[in-house]
Amino acid sequence: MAVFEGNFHQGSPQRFALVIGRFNDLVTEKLLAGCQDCLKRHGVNIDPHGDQVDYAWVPGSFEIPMVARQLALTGRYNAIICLGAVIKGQTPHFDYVAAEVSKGIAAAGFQTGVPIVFGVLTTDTLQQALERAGIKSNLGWNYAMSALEMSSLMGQIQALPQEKQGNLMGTVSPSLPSAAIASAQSTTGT
Ligand code: INI
Repeated sequence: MAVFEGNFHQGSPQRFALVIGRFNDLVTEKLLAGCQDCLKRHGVNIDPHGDQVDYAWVPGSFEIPMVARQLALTGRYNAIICLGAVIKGQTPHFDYVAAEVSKGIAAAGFQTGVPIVFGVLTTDTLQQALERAGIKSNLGWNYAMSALEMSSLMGQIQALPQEKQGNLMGTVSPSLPSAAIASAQSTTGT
């Protein structure tokens, strides 16, 4: 038997993708800064011209899952961090965007086997969002920690001999994430 637990230091350099919504960029740029600070202080080269972190900007949170999934399917990343801010307005628009981004990010992770961090704030007011993006604390930091931990954890599980991975899945299956990627690709024809 075994205990699997992620850690926060990279055994070998890990690769991350950050998907960031421009909508409410007053908030998302602060989340990004917190996220970058955490990655940098854990030894990750955050330079967009380096070989550890890629950045993808999308119009708003609604577009985040599509881009996160496509990036995950490249097989290039150990984890993906999605940053967005959905803030309640006068109409039900908030509910549609918040529901789709949360479901979409979860689905992209399940479909690809790549950890995809849900770093999307859903708040009633801009003030609440700002408080979580630097005024009181910066959740961008926490989202980066989740990515480091999940990258490490999934790496340990994927390094297991294949028959052990099969037991963990409840069935004997090929190794992840390549099998998950192939399966997701076959459903979309990509
Ligand atoms: N996108 C956000 O990221 N946050 C919001 O609060 C928001 N609201 O409230 O409208 C928002 N809308 C844009 C949406 O994500 C899409 O970009 C747009 O609908 C185009 O598809």
